[in-house]
Amino acid sequence: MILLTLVVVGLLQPPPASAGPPASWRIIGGAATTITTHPHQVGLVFASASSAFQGQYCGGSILDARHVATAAHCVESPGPDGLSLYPGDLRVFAGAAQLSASVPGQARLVDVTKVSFSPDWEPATNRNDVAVLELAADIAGPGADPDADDVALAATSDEALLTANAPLTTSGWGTTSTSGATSPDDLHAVGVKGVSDDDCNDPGSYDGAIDPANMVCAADVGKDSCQGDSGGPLVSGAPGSWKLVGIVSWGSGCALASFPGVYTRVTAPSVNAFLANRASLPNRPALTGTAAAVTGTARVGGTLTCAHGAASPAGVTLEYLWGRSTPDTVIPGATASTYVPVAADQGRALFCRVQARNAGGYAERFSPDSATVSASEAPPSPSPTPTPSPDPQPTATPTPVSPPPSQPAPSVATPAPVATVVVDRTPPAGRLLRRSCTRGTCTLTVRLTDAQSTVPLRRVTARTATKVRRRCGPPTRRRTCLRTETRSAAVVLTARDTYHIGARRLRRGAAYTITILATDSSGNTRALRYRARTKRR
Ligand code: 4AZ
Repeated sequence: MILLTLVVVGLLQPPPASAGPPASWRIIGGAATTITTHPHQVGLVFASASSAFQGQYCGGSILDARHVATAAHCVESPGPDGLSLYPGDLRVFAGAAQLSASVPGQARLVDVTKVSFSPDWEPATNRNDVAVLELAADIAGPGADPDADDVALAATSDEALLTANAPLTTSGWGTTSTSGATSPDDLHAVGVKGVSDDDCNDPGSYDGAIDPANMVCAADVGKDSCQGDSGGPLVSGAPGSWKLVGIVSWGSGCALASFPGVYTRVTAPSVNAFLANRASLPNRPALTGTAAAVTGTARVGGTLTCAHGAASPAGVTLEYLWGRSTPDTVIPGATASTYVPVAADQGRALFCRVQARNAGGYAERFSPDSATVSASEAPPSPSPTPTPSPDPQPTATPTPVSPPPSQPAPSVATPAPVATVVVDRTPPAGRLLRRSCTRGTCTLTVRLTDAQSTVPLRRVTARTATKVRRRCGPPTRRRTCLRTETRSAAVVLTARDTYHIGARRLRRGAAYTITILATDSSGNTRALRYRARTKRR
């Protein structure tokens, strides 16, 4: 429930993720299109879904036969229960505009062998919302020109394609209506226009939350990308010669007059380099096994260790942070795997965070709070000679993992930190207001609030899961297994703090778990789980 994000007190707060009343919601305002027109378009599908139509939740663009560009938020919303997708968790749908297409040799569902997202992805601000998927097989299918469907990656020198009013096209299988009721089977595309960074950062618009170093805005009246289009393409040019200039990333609502769609800026050097480097990106890090925990003696002068499970793949870097709980503040300079509490920690509980990082992303865990730090156990110093410590950073932790012999606490006072760094590790809270199901749909109304913040939530997504009986052995043996089928559900902000979650085309008389992921402006994600059962008849 604790997600990182360090907010230096007084920093500019990011703006609303979804605000204001819905205006015109129609890919909003677009039209159905063909895969020939947008051959680079793919859909990301939960591996556990029974079909592409059931499981599509994001878009993507084919960069080459083995690589797809998408958004980081399509594979990662950190947090203990957040969305963290690894290669086996998703598939790529390609080769058809109809998700329900199942013509052999045409539409394909391709396995993913690597998931990599920008190590600079910031869920709190949506900065660097870019990811790459490596595929298990050539996406165009056996026998086809493996690169027939590629979209050209715009170069950093292609900035001019994004100037104000420049014509652009975005596409996807995202919702076409405010209720989320229309999740189309057909690929949709819509023409939008470039919006200048200044206009997009206007106080009446995103008010400074657009970072032109990795984001770009595009809009037109009543036209926009929307939920489910995320990760998909923003292209410049014409069919046959498209250039990928953006990746669907975020926005306040969809097609709202003052809130353009926000795209990851493919022409930005950092984004461009990440995508260009796709063939050498490592798989995203994973932290597996035991949960993070503070172990050792919570006593001034004792040694605490930030214990955690194994990190993979080989070569990840481990980074640590220690904090004091309630109010949550970072302990300056405490960045080792161990920490020796100082006098200032007495009476406080401590926590740690471990991050495993590589060029393909990061994984992180927060520990729960430690026991309250007690006073030093050392007997009163027999001699007044303090341990001479030339160390200018008395809070710095020793590297050895073995606890030092019982030593008096470092006697030097903690230097006052230059700026107080607070950690918002409190995720939003949710309350279910209403739940109703028909035979094929369930609708939840929830109130989502964020105590530590006055700004709206950064992102809210929802998915459904149900157990389905599937054949699991070889076809000759009639063995069946229970498998979990995951799908995305529509989320619509209907009033301040109030969200409608709409899940459609559900199985009759089936038990569902509906998971709502609410991420606040500091990047803390709360997973709320509700049960619902569709009517039998
Ligand atoms: C989303 O939630 C989303 N209008 C995608 C695009 C936009 C807004 C939200 C842009 O996936």
